[in-house]
Amino acid sequence: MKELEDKIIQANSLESLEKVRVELFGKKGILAGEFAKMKDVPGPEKRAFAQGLNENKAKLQASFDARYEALKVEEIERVLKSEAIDVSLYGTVAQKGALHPVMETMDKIIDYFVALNFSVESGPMVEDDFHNFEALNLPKYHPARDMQDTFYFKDGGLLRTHTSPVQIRTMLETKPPIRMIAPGTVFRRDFDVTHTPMFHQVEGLVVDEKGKVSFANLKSILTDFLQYMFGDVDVRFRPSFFPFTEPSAEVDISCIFCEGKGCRICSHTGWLEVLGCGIVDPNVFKAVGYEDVSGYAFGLGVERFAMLMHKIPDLRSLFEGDIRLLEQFR
Ligand code: 2U9
Repeated sequence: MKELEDKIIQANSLESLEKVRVELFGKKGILAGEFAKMKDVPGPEKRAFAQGLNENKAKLQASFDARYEALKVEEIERVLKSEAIDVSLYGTVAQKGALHPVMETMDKIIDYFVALNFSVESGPMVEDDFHNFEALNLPKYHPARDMQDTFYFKDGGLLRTHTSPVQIRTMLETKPPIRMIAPGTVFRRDFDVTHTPMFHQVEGLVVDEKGKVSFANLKSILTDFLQYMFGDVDVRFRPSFFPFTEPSAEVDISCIFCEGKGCRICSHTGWLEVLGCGIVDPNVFKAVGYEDVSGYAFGLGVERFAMLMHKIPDLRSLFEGDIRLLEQFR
């Protein structure tokens, strides 16, 4: 009996205790063997023999249960210890993405014009001579068509140098009135501190019956737009020239770095150039078959807007894909 009890107490794991259980209490175990001896015990002694066996069995069962409980607690403690989490340790922070500042700026520009009921149009990046140049009053031998400035394909196709072909396509497909913007990627053979061969523009076009659209309308909408983008800035319109508009103007805002006092960034003028615009040249309407209409148009470079809004000093940093720049715009 003592021997059997020792077997239970000496089991030092749940696995070895299970072996002991089978050895003692199993169908072919030691106790079963003892009970089997009943048949050889003489009749009058059977009762006392059975009683003794049952008492021993109960004692062994109690020892077994106690040992099982103790080992189970040890096991749970071991697991808890090995799986313990130190909640005071630093966590691993998931890296969150964000819109690129150029796209975020583009979205902000689009939001302004969508609120004024402009439609948002798009078109192909690979264009042809007619939509990119001819229809925009840039005739053959115009300097802007130079191989120096435009990426041409062998078949005469080209990468659009502005989003203006989208306006041409829209006018060819629909009747006036038109109130649209064309945001998109454009390409020019230009690469230096202030130019990249791929950049983004948003251009706008409004066309209505002759006399309904004026330079005054253009001035007021662009002034409001620039104050929405840059806050409380002064806006001025300077006469300029574009082949597709007449008259034309370039638009400046008071320098947001020095508040117009003059600094290195505004070349000590107090002004920053941000837009081009004008009244659509009649030759453009002729090219798309529009009659008795007038319209205004404007164009801007999104990278330049993003740089000014976020005070990013170098254009190239927008295209280097350096995570340290992008992380600042999360
Ligand atoms: C049509 C008629 C007229 C779009 C215009 C500008 C003036 C302009 C530049 C701004 C900076 C290009 O990205 S940039 O280098 N754009 O100054 N764009 S008017 O005029 C149009 C367009 C389409 C049918």
